[in-house]
Formats: sequence, C-alpha cells, structure tokens
Amino acid sequence: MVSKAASDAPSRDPRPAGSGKYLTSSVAGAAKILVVGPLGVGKTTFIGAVSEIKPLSTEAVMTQAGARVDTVVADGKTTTTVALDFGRMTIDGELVLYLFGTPGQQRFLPAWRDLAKGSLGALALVDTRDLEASFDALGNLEELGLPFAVAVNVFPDSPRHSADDLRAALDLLPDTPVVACDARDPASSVRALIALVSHLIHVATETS
Ligand SMILES: Nc1nc2c(ncn2[C@@H]2O[C@H](COP(=O)(O)OP(=O)(O)OP(=O)(O)O)[C@@H](O)[C@H]2O)c(=O)[nH]1
Ligand SMILES: [Mg+2]
Repeated sequence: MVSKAASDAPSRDPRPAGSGKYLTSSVAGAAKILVVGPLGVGKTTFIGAVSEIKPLSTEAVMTQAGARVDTVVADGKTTTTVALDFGRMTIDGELVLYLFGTPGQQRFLPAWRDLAKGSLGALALVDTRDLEASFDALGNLEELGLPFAVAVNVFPDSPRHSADDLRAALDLLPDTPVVACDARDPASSVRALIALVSHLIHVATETS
C-alpha cells in the first residue's frame, strides 16, 4: 500500500517527524487517503485537526440559493467545502498520509469520484443523528472498490450505538472498522486514521 519514498526535507530538520512543514528523512512511503461523508459531518474540521501543515480548504459561504438543493445542516454552520480539503499527517515518522476531503453536497459526488483517483482508501465520517445521509458516500466507496473505515464523529446529542448495530444499519462488511472520534480532537482523529491504515494493510495482505 505504500508508494515511493517522498522526502522534500532537509535531513538536518530537528523537528520530530510529523510536526513540521517538511517531511523528515525517516519517511518511507506515502498514501493518498480520502475523507468523505455527508454535508456538515466534520470533514474539514477533521483534516484541520490532524494536519501537520496548514490545511488547504475551499470554503464558501452557504446561501439561500444552495438551501434549495443541499441538505439542511445545523444552525451555526455558515460555510461549506466547494472543491476539496487537503492536509498531511505522518504516522510513526514513516508513512505520510495525504488527506483529501471531499465536498459533502450530493451534487458534488461526481467531483469526488475524480478526487478518488490514486487513493488507497477512505475514512468515511458518519453522524449518527442522520445515518441515512451517509449512504451516498458509502455507496460510492463501494462502487469505486475503495477500502474504507467508518469514523463516527460524535456530537453532544449523538445517539450512541454499538459498532455491530452501526455495521448492520449501514450495511457494512464484518471486517470494516468502525471507530468513534471527535473531529475537533487531534488524538482521537489520528486514532481513526490509524484504524484505517491497519485495515488497508490487512486488505493488502489478504489480496497479495
Ligand atoms: N460539537 C461538535 N461540533 C463539530 C464536530 N465536528 C465538526 N463540528 C462542527 O460542525 C460544523 C461542520 O463541520 P465541517 O468540518 O465544516 O463539516 P464538513 O463535513 O467539512 O462540511 P461540508 O464541507 O459542508 O460538507 C462546524 O461548525 C464544526 O465546528 C464535533 O465533533 N463536535
Ligand atoms: Mg468541508
């Protein structure tokens, strides 16, 4: 699952792996990972929380015109991603994940199929307050044959379900990882990415 070594770092960079602008010389491989999910599930927040570089985001103010075609989201959300989010995270100083967040609106699904090209897997963010809203993204991942893990972004008023109940409700395969995270919290968000990477290694080992 690991592609060629990528290092644009000066080897004398004293910063610990993953904490700076440049990759360190310990980096052995890189993977493109999608972060997908419905409108307002927390994709931009998630990438902003874990990224070791200033994340790229393409936010636009949501207008009444959009309200006619987009899913309604909670009060307080005023912007939405219109192209992509981009961030970078290094695991164990060795594996660099290039994270591409997709726009959440249904009408942008064709665009994120293009974003999926060359990616090794996806983290599907889910909001248990509206599980149905996740079906489009999960369906597309299955259609693309992209292995994925599910990360439930837990909001204060989120209903709590067991992983098995969620697997049944979302019609997931038994080995699809289901983890909980808070997209605002780097530690829990990194754990979700590690669950995905472990799954990708498992899938790659099984199919080789
Ligand atoms: N309470 C709480 N709020 C969150 C959490 N994650 C995101 N938010 C808030 O929910 C809103 C939506 O988050 P975004 O990161 O913009 O969601 P998105 O999935 O990128 O949305 P689109 O790009 O429009 O599809 C923001 O106002 C966040 O601050 C969370 O885990 N808990
Ligand atoms: Mg966004």
